[in-house]
Amino acid sequence: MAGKGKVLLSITGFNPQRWYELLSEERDVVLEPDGPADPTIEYAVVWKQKPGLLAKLPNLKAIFSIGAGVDHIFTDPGLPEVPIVRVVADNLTQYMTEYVLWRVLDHHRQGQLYRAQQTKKAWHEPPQRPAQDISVGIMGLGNLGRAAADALKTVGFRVNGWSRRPQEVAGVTTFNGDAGLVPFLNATDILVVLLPLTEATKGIVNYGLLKELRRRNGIGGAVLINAGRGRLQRDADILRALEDGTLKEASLDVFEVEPLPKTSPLWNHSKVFVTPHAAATSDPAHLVPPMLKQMDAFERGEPLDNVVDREAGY
Ligand code: NDP
Ligand code: OXD
Repeated sequence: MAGKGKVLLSITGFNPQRWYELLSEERDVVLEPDGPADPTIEYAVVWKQKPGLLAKLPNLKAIFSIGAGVDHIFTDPGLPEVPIVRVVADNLTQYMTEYVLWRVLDHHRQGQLYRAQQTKKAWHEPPQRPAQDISVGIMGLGNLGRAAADALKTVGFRVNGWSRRPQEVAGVTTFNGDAGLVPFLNATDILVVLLPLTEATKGIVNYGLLKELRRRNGIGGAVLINAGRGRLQRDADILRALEDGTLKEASLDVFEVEPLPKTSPLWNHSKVFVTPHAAATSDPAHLVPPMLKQMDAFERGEPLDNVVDREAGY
């Protein structure tokens, strides 16, 4: 470990043990020191680090998020001006693609209806429509959005995508920016949200936006799937949209407050499918080796990959 920068591991909300063990195979690792500044720490590997903790490290060279999203890092008011690296990994992308396919197919094939019928032992076959009749719109055409789009196209869905800047994705009708948002929504039956949480995207999934979705498809209404971040959406607006038919159903993996409070009406809503921010888990066995490789490369003078654009916030 001689000559290799020390790593601080600061993880809130789940067990850091496996991350600690794997990082320790190649580097000295400390868990959240609460003492004075430690000049030997050069890297921080974090999920919702304690505010102010990183500001105390005089020789910090880079911050590694253990997730694809970095909004949890930016909540720290004393964030040092060092590069922030986020996760881009096949394993995480695969999990998210599976989640999106699972939820889109379940809504498309009327899973909610069949589950309700089964509880009543009802034998009834509703009309069917092929995937080609349905447009899935993906908000966020980044690493995760593009992979999900590819998988959905393979099944036969028509796919639209919305991003901040113009993007070209084969077989996907793309829209971008404020001007592209309403046309994108007007052409979308099932909305999949895979955006990062930034100043520009906070609260974007609100009642007004849901109203713009298309509602003339074979599945009998518009559907929302959010696996981006909870604070992109307004939980109350989703409930309102479900009550008045603006939305037919929703699959929500993320919520304004997590864990979702036991008192939330979303838990028991017959039209809502809830998962506990589990769409794509960060598996240390897959994510630590590339992190360690990046640290080694950085120490050889090579640039870091997947560095966050601080101005854009993702
Ligand atoms: P990327 O940074 O690769 O892609 C982000 C996409 O969002 C880009 O297409 C970007 O546009 C677009 N975008 C950002 N801001 C705006 C805006 N203001 N208006 C329109 N489009 C915008 O991110 P990933 O695909 O890797 O991840 C997306 C998010 O998924 C993460 O930030 C995280 O919040 C969430 N996530 C959730 C998980 C879960 O388990 N629920 C697991 C992993 C990630 P452009 O192409 O122009 O840059
Ligand atoms: C992530 C997440 O950002 O798991 O990777 O939410």
